[in-house]
Amino acid sequence: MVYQRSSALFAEARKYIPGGVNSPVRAFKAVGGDPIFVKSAKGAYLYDEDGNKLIDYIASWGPLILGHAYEPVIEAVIEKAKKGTSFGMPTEVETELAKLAVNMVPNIDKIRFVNSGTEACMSAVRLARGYTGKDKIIKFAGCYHGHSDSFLIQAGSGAVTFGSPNSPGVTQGTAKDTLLANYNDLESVKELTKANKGAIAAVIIEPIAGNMGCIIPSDGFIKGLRELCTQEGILLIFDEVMTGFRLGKGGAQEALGIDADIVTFGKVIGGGLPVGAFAAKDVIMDHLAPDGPVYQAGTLSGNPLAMSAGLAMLTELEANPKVFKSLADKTAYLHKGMEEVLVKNGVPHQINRYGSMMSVHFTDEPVVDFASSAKGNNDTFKKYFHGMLRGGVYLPPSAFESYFLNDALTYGDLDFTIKALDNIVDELK
Ligand code: KE4
Repeated sequence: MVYQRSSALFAEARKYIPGGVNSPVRAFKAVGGDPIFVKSAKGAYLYDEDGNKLIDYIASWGPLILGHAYEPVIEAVIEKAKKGTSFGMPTEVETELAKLAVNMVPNIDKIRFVNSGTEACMSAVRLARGYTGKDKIIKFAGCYHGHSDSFLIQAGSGAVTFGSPNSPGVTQGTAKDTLLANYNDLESVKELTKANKGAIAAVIIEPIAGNMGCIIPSDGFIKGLRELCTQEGILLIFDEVMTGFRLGKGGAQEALGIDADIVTFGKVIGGGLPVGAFAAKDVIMDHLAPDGPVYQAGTLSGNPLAMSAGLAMLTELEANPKVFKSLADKTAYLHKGMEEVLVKNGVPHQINRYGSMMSVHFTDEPVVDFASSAKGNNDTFKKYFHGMLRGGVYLPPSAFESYFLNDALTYGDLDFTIKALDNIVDELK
């Protein structure tokens, strides 16, 4: 694989964009080397600026669950664009997407659209604070809810990669209202609720975590969290930016059979265009401006292009729910094939998988939280990442990320991926 044009484009980008990227994880800091610049994509394949074809396992970090440039989404956006791109006025398509989302997701009456997962989670926390009249929130080490100040406390994803769990610029005043618990450790939450009686507005959690790699909740953890929040009068926020419309029509609430008080969305709900959202029952959502006192706004929130992409995407998923099982089966197949190669070659590893999310960790200890995820051997991970890239497979460029499979992947692509691992496994020993 040759990457001359990507490297040249990266050098040029660095002159005008901080770090040459508009989101840090893209810069390959965790794995070294220059990032790959993509020219186009279709289905399960990326075509980079040097003419290389790559099998894609990030799907733009989740949104492109049906593959790149999915015809119905593209058509919807083109048709809508011909009628104008944004008006700053209400449009029918916003209601169409809202109605569909509310019908697909359990336990929500209304949904507000924003432009990113960060905005969705930030707004959900403000709503929880406004609704309860309390200031503090609990988040979990390694979970990532976007880059709003309240969340950049032992955050996951890129924030971990940069070893700056508490980003400069986040004031002590803000940080004091964010309490930190450990994933899969209900006791750590109970201790915080005891020490901050009556002061906690919400617990926010990734119900299946994807920003420490993929971390699955242990039996009873989320249920215990639900019971504790109910007992303490604390709102439970499911950050479903990754899991929403990926695990199934009803996301993690449906998969786990547990009701959250507020749910946030992103990624798939926008079909590849910038959409975030947060949703809850009327009793909570009616606290939002303009009907209620909790302020939240956005110039491009609900813009017709993004709404039409999201509507086309969710319409497809609603009409073909078999895709979720197809994706889960493909992910299980990939897991099994990669596992066999790593076991046969004696490479210490853990593979975590839930639905169409999975991650590979080079450690012999089960990966169940941020601390155990951080024990993965990053040198081995770098060799793995670059070896697979040389073999034509594009994986997340960080061990603190999840794979996001798309349903355009064929079993031939999965076999190709497993073979690519077999070709480089000696480097991992
Ligand atoms: P955005 O603001 O990036 O749309 O969403 C923030 C967010 C919130 N909640 C969860 C569970 C998320 O995973 C994310 C964003 N995910 C990362 C991938 N780990 C986005 C990739 C990036 O930062 O470039």
